[in-house]
Amino acid sequence: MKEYIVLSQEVKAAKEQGLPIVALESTIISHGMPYPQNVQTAREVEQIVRDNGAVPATIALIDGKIKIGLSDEELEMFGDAKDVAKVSRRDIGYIIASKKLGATTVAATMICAAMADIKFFVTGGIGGVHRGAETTMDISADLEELATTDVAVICAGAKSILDLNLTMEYLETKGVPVLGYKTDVLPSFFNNKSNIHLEYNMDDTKMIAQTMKAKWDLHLHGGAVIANPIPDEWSMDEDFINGAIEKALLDAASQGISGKDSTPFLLGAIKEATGGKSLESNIALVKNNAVVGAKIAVDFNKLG
Ligand code: PSU
Ligand code: MN
Repeated sequence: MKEYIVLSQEVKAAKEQGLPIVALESTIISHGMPYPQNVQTAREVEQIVRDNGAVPATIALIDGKIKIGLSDEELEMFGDAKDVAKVSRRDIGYIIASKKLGATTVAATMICAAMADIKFFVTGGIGGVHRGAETTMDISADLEELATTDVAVICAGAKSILDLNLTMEYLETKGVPVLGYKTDVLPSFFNNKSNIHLEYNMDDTKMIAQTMKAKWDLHLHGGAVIANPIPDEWSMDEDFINGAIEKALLDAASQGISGKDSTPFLLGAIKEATGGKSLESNIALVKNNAVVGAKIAVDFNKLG
């Protein structure tokens, strides 16, 4: 396995010194945001992780290798590249073999992070059960990965392009803990609320770290969703964002969008429908997740 994995200098040094490391995904760079905001945001998020005491490892598939941590040049090249494949679990083998550029989704980032023994991963939002999944069966592979792979994902919940209730049911069935960070309800990405109650509201990153340690010490495999609400000042008006989401869903249906194209199409359509406002909120929430994720990784590291 080792021959496929390349650590950046920074990540390699962090491993040698036993420093806490936080994984970051690359689909958010290639399919989630336009250039150059994507590269700028990725750099800023990496710096926030460092400022909070951990080492960032942005993960992508480049030239037949799994890159754990990207150099500045790699990040720039990747963010500006056109034909980047969106890579989930099923795609990893082919993209490595064909040496194509691959952007890792939440599922694939978890897999690669676990290969490098990285336990915490910061992103924007996870995939989930799509609205209408009872007929389309469109359920993100992210959920199965959360069920099996030992990486905790710090995110701002899930967008209401998904059926949030069904997503929570799926996570419950699969035994995936959903831990609220300073929230009693599941945040819905652009908005810091939803009507879904969470069992666990933790206001201390140490308790989150201890919860994950106990779970993994007991060989209860799988990840967790650590739901960190978007800060109040960036939380978007519910009616406004829901209107944009409804419009995006109608556009997707009328254009026959399905499969892996669905989520990137919807993200793009929402950005259009909000006149770019959703992008600003998206950037703000990822940065906020980076602060919390780095703190959890630091606390976990101290548990030994
Ligand atoms: N949700 C977001 N932003 C994103 C994604 C999801 O709010 O960028 C990306 C993530 O990479 C996630 C993927 O893992 O979309 C899910 O795609 P799908 O629904 O096709 O599994
Ligand atoms: Mn899907």
